[in-house]
Amino acid sequence: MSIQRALLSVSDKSGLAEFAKELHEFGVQLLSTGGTAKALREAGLPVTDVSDYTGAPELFEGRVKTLHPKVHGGLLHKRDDKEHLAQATKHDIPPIDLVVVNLYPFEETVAKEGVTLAEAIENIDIGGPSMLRSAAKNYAHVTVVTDPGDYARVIDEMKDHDGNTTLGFREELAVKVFHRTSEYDGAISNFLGKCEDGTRCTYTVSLPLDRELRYGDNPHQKAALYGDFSSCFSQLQGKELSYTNILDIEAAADLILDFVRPTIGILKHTNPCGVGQDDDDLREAWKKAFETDRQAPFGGVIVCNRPLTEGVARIISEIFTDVIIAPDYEPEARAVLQKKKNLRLMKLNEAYLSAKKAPLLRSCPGGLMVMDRDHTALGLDDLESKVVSKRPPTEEEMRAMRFAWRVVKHVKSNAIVYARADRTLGIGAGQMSRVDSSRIAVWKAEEAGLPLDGSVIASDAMFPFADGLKAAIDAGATACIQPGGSIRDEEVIAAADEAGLAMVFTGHRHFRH
Ligand code: 93A
Repeated sequence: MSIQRALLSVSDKSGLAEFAKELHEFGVQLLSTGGTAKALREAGLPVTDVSDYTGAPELFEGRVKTLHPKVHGGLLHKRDDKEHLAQATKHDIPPIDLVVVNLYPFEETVAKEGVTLAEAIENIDIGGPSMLRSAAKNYAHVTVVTDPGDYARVIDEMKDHDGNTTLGFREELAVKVFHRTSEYDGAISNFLGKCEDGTRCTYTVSLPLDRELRYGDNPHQKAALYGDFSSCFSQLQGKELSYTNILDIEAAADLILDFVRPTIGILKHTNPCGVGQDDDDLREAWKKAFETDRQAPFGGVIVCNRPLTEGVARIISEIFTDVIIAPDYEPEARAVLQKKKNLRLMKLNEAYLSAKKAPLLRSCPGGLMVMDRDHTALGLDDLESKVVSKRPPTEEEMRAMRFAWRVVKHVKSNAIVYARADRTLGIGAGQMSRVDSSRIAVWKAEEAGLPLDGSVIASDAMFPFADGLKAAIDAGATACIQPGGSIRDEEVIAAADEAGLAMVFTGHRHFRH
């Protein structure tokens, strides 16, 4: 049977008139609620008001418009069940074959600054989700559309199937509806269910499947990606993204967003292995980053906060890289990199900046942990007032400390970074003891042939003892940036003063676990 009767009730009226016109040309009867009916009439289409159809007026300022047995019975009865058909006839409930509904804009309303509870509550749609759910439950017989992006597909289906849709398509649309209604209810419960201090009493997330991933950390671990990663990062070329690529891309983007000057970072397993800056020539920034570690970048991730130039593309294409991320690419750079078929080229989109505002979620046994992101390198304001050593840092040391502090924030704890004002020299990441991270950082700098004389050292958390700082002094560091706060701070400061090292305490730590 072709679609005979449709009920349209939408808040977002985009694409509505065109769609309804096509339905009308198929001979479909159009039923509609107040504002939607008005829009359709203005488009010159014949419409029956739901209130005329049911014989019940819209009540209570529109709170009750479609909540009627003639609507829900028309959506829910089985078309192939004798009893259902007999009851439908007896109570004069003709079938409604197509429902087109999108909901009161609850999410947009509560996102507005200064929204009142009354406004939020008025925007809780009751009739809309009810119709969507009735229709989706009966997808065996009923087509249900909630996304204006699907209008054209419905028309295509009807054209191909004598005015009807296929079961597979209806099933897909029904799943989309249940996702949408759970997302909608989640937004309501997240808003209303806030505890006094603003935390949520429940945490509801509902995300659509983006894609199956080939596997997780290892080939025997199944994995999938949910949500809207693709709006944050567009893939311009290269092999399919892997689970670990996605982790690396996030780490790389977060690192680069902490820098304003033209910067290039190289990462491996979510840790930076080199970061370089240069105001005039990105190739120089690359060189400084790469010199920190010439081995680790093999198969790594490169990130840049400026459109990637042809010059950098040429140098990069000489080494094996898994992923490059940049806000854009010069056309010539694209042409150079296109030759590397497997290389994944990612464009960092503005959308990531809003996505980054959402808290970080991590599964834990039996649930989720929710944490604010570690947005900005803290403690850098008015750094001059945070000097704890006798000797104040030189201007050059100040600049190097600011740079090193921004990098160390992105290194897994325990994290140690040796740096100059525009480059890393040695990075020690993820060791169980801070002294070991320091040793590794020094050893890496030696391996790279980068002298540490006159360098600064940044530590993501306090030095608990003086030994770590003494080792840095022996290695050649002349300044140190660290949070402070150890019960042995005095000893640590004394060690600094004895060696004439300049030290600042940021008062904030940047663990990354
Ligand atoms: O207030 S409601 O929850 N009560 C209803 O019975 C009802 N039926 C449809 N809201 C209801 N709707 C919603 O009205 C739809 O979900 C749609 O978002 C909106 C369309 O209203 P109008 O056609 O008057 O612009």
